[in-house]
Amino acid sequence: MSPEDRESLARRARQVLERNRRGAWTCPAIGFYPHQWLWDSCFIAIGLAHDDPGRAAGELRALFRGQWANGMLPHMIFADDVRDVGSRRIWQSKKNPDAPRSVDTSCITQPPIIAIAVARVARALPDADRRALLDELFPRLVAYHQWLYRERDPHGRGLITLIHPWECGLDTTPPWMQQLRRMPRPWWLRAALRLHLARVARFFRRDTRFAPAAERTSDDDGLRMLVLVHRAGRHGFDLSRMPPRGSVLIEDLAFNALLTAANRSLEEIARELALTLDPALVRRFRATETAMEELWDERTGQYYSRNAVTGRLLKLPTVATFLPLWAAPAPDRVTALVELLRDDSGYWPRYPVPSVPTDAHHFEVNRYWKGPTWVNMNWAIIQGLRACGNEAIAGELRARTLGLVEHAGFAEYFSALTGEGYGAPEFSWTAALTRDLVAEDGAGYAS
Ligand code: 2M8
Repeated sequence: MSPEDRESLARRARQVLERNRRGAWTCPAIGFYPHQWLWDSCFIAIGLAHDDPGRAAGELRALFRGQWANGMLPHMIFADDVRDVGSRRIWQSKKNPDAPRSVDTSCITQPPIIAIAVARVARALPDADRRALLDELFPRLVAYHQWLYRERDPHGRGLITLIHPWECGLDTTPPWMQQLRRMPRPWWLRAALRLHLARVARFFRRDTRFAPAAERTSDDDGLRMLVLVHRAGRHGFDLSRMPPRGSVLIEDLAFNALLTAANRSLEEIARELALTLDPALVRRFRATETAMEELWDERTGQYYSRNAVTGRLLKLPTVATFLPLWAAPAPDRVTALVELLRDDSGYWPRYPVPSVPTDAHHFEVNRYWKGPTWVNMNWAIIQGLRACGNEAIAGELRARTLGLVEHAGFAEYFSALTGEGYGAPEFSWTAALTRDLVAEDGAGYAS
């Protein structure tokens, strides 16, 4: 790609982020996603850091408006001025005494990459602003990581348990949907599914007003996810109160792999501030790194999520298998993953890396998280490849990803076979991470 092409891509990415701006924070996409989402804003801040580090810092500060008194960072903070029937009412966050009073939030979290974003944004700020940001956010980040370990790994096994697929960010990813299909269902849900009444749920959804239903979460999956919110709500969204039967509890691969990278960023921030992290917390960080290996399956040569109740690996291959590259696994694992990425496994079609390998029976070319390529996944794999010293393949995936966006624009996700864009046409994390990838050295702040 020529320097002019790169500059044009960066300029267009900035325009998308400007259009999606909502004051101090940025929504993922106008219409489709009008609220603030946790990991979206982290990706957005990483991109904004190149051109406007002050705005990037504001984006991250805005996420802490939603922090609960127990340390939890919610996956959504609802915009005051947006009326929508379906979403904020299902959470009713203010019924929980730990939830903030000034904003409505969801009651679950999302991939915990915020320490990574804070460390990167801080690097782009002038000294005094960097220090101010880190001083302000460090204790709040520690509170979040403590919440994760205290509430979601109560037995100290090393892996965080998720209580809803929305927490993993890859919402309808096949292993989660398979487990949702197996959960005991109330009679009315059985009847609704049998009579194909789930379509009624579409009335409460925003997304199918803007994009063809075939590209979005299916009605049945959508209804099961709503049932799960309702059930978790009956137990205060508190893992310790949730009965194993009737819940779907998963040690999610993507979430835990990203957490290992975020833990390291938090340690880096502590060093920069010359502060000591609680040694008990640091031991939990190391335990997560070790426990990642329990998610490896030798026979198929891939990582998987695990059912937290039965201890069974959920052996449906997905893009998440590559995220442990960021957790710095042993060299033989790295070799196996790099081979898997580049051989004929279905993970390297014309527009890699698909959310589900193209040769899997559960691959769906245009369905949300069940096949298409997502820029945030590619970006995370590139970071992982770099962390393991695989610059050449990281560079190739970076070039392919930028080529895809040049070809189809800043879509939410893309066909891995044709490159066609799906979902929201001007999606913030596609723009922000494109901006990051365009930067000459990938991680540095060129401008
Ligand atoms: C999607 O998730 C939301 C629910 O959280 C939805 O389907 O409405 C996912 O792609 C998620 O990862 C993302 O953060 C969110 C907003 O972009 O949309």
